[in-house]
Amino acid sequence: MVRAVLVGVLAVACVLCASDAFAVVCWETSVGGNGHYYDLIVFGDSSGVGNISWIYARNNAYEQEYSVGENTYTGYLATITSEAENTFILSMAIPFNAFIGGYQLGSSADELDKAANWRWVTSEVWDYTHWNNYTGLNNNASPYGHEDAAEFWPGAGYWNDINSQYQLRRGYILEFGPVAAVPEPATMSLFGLGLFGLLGLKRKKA
Ligand SMILES: [Ca+2]
Ligand SMILES: [Ca+2]
Repeated sequence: MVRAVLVGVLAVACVLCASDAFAVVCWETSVGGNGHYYDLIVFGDSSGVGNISWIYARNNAYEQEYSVGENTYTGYLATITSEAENTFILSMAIPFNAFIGGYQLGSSADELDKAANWRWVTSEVWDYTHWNNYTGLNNNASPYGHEDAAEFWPGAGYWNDINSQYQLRRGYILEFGPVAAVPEPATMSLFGLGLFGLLGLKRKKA
């Protein structure tokens, strides 16, 4: 991968004021990476003003595009599917806890089972995890209700589960790569209704 040919421009199309102080970085295949591109998108300031929710971050990521040569990639919340990828993202030296693309699908009963039904926004296999406690599980402990989304903690590269609907974090880690970034159905009740409506519409047309 020749970095000199990168002419990508991050298209930040959003209502809030995201800043893009971080440069897009490539996890080069020459060092064992996947060739994907990563960035940090920042909305909130250091006092938390302007913070966003995981759901907002997920939707905002899908609005991002990055062009390299003749390829244009659609963004998605970063999916961390190996220890090597986790280590690479840790090397980005992200300065705050930032959303990533893991979320918990299912009923509240499932969400009470802390380890159950986690997914990546890209539908990549949920296999590798790096939760923050030594039992290997997330803790689902929040004053905001169930913790049904994932964030990355930069200190040691651990993950934490966090509520998806409140504006709790300054920004998110964005990934671009040749992975189909398709919003999953029925992820959270808030969006499940709209999606079921869409499915109904499709059925009528067929
Ligand atoms: Ca990934
Ligand atoms: Ca937690």
